[in-house]
Amino acid sequence: SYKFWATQPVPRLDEQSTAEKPDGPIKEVIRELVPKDAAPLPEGYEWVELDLTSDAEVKEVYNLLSQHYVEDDHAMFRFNYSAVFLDWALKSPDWKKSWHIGVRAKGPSRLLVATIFGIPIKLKIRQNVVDVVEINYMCVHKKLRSRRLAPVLIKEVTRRCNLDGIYQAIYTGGVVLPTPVGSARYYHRSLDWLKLYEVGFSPLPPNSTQARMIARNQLPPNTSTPGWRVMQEKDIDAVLDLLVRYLDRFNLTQVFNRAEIEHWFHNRHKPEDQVVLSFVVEQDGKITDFASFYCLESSVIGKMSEKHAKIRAAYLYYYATEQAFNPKEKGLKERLLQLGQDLLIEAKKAKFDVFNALTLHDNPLFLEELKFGAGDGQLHHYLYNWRTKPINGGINEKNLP
Ligand code: YNC
Ligand code: MG
Repeated sequence: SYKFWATQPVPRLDEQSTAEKPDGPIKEVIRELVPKDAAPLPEGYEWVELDLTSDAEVKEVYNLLSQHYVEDDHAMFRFNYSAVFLDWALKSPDWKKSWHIGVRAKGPSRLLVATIFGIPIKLKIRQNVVDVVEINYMCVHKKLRSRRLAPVLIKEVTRRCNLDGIYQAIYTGGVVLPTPVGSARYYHRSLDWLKLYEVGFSPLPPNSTQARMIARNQLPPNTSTPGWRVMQEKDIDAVLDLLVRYLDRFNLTQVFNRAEIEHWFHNRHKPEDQVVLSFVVEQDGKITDFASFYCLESSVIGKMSEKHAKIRAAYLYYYATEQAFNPKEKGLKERLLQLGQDLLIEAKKAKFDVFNALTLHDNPLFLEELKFGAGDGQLHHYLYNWRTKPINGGINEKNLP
């Protein structure tokens, strides 16, 4: 029924078939009419801006999310975004404190019970480039669920963004809402099959054995792409140039600037705190390829948690290759298989248990051959206050002539 979402500038679920309208805002926002004050919260709670320059406040966000954020459908695993990860994800270039929103209990505990966060990004949606807010980490404490607090959080972040002249948003979620612009499926590649089996993540297929599954998921000990190495600070401009051209082939993509390449891909953390691992291929002094993954643990919360408390997952992040500009499409697939294999080897060396990827961008070209298997999770992509036709097959529709 979507009582809240029916009031919002998003396409209705049954709208696909209606007459074609041009791409653009669904509703014009009149700046003068944007409320100057936040909507009231239930008695006993108050709005706060979180100060993520304070390690103590980052830790409070970590504590809320580690207990109350996204779980799988069977409540076996819960994302465990680390404090360094949150610091990285929420303090990207031009971040604004007023888009880091919390709800606290009044009174001495001041307990943080809900959050919603936005960061500013530039998004290319087909022929338009739009300044939007990317919304993430909406979370309500389990004891306050189903009290219509989520719509209040969403309206408040919308109000604050509108006051800053931002009227569009992008967000993702596992739940179906009006209306995905695209949908992707999670795929998983076992790196430590036995551990994944022991925590109940990977099944033992009928007609197979543990020994066979372990052997099937073996990887060579070392990478094999000539010129493959860790990305360094001196590579930032080359990666910017390559990645921007590569992503321009797609109909829905972030448009990165130099500061963002540095922030999102260049490691500034101590090795044990690394959130993103980025690699380049240098051939004859030229950067021809780029590939990255980020680190996100999940807590094992079900009854299988006795032996292992955490799953260390690597998530395929951005990548790019000059091979995409070679007219032979087959060359692209071969190159991506090569780069993907080396990423898996790097993740294995760094002691990850599983490598996850979505069926978007060029990923479907290599997932099956690299022994990724389809998971049961979906990730839907949503745009707020922007009309555009659905982008085919998730967000991997190519922007080719
Ligand atoms: C969700 N994930 O449908 P209707 S993803 C959006 N995204 O509204 P209540 C959601 N809406 O159906 P609860 C949603 N989940 O009546 C539920 N809803 O129209 C809608 N889980 O509210 C739902 N984090 O407060 C319904 O539900 C209404 O107490 C019900 O709270 C929901 O961060 C939630 O999965 C998700 O913490 C906070 O369950 C809670 O259950 C929770 O009664 C675990 O809410 C953690 C979790 C969500 C992760 C994410 C992206 C969020 C995007 C929000 C939309 C942003 C729009 C753009 C704003 C800026 C615009 C500009 C400019
Ligand atoms: Mg609620």
